[in-house]
Amino acid sequence: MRKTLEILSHFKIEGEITECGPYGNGHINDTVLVVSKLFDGTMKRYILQSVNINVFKRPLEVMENIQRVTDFLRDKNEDERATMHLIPNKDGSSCYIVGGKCWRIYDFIEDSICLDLPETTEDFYQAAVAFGEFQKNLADFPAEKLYESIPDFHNTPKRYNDFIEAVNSDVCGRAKNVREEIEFVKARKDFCSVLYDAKDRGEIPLRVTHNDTKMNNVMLDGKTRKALCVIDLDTIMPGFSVTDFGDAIRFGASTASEDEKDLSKVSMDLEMFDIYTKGFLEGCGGGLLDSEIMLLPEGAKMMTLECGMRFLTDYLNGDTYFRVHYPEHNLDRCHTQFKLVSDMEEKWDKMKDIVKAYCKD
Ligand code: ADP
Ligand code: GN1
Ligand code: MG
Repeated sequence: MRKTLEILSHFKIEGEITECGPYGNGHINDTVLVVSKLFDGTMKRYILQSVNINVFKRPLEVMENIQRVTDFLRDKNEDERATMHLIPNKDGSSCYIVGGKCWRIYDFIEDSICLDLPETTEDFYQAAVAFGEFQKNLADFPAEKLYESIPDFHNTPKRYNDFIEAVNSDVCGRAKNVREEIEFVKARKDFCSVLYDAKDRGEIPLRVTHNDTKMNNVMLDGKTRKALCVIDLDTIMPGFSVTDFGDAIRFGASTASEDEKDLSKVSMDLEMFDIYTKGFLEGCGGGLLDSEIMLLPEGAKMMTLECGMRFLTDYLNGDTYFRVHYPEHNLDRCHTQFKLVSDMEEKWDKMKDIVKAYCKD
């Protein structure tokens, strides 16, 4: 607590801090909930985060991206809670750097809920609207002003090469435990370049995208349960609309959590796929091309395969990237993703039929 108070003392926080403790289920940053008592006796909450500098090598660039994007979005929505709000450091900057860590504080978004899995189809629809609108609202944001916070973040062919390198180096001697999983990825090598090939053919443009569209990166209004605010803005970069769609499907249209051990519980729910397609396209305000809409299933399968491959790579590398809570955590996560990929392959024609129905022509 003393160390946290020292960090907090550098920010323009109101009142007197009464509580702070770990918060949320993110895999990357350290998140702390801070409670402060104001002079009139009411309580105010903040989210304090240390940006993971193993993942974000240039945290100041990440902060600059977030500051620019939130300033831009705030002008487009009158509801204060609809946009993340950074509390400035007393020196006027957006973070405080100490001991190799980069700290930042946001206002806590009150009267809201954050779900690890949607509880109803309507929750998922609302998340879809939120991420679609997010993309629409950033359509006229000057993309050239954004830093690439993680280069090649959703460059799946590059992720494939990193995976092969991890298999070949096998630094922890774990490759022998995962022969089947390695073969699963290798059999899908050609698929990895499908979206980049479509980009080269001009079918999917680069847009300003979120790139980490998990259900727990969106807040719903606590009373109405309507879309409220997109959070976790570290990976906003130019990207493909279909990967924002796809990452949300991989996480939220799954019938089980990302680290479920009982794979018989894991499948991709077609009704959820349909409802998310509807919400996302509505949120985008008709802004997606038919060629993008037709590639939404590829986006879903790509993000699921890529994520499974990243979990497997991290397992092979000794769990250095994602936060793990037990030794084989990354492997369990990898298994759910590969089960989802297989399930999508079985449901492929139905996924294509669903998106086709939303095309304009
Ligand atoms: P990570 O990159 O580790 O996923 P996030 O920025 O997503 O970190 O934060 C982790 C969790 O903390 C979120 O899933 C959400 O539950 C909560 N959270 C983050 N920011 C806020 C906020 N401003 N208000 C309320 N809750 C928040
Ligand atoms: C990480 O930060 P978080 O938990 O929202 C990761 C995503 C993965 C996700 C898998 C910066 O997201 O890319 O899809 O875990 N974020 C980063 O759950 O690597
Ligand atoms: Mg998150």
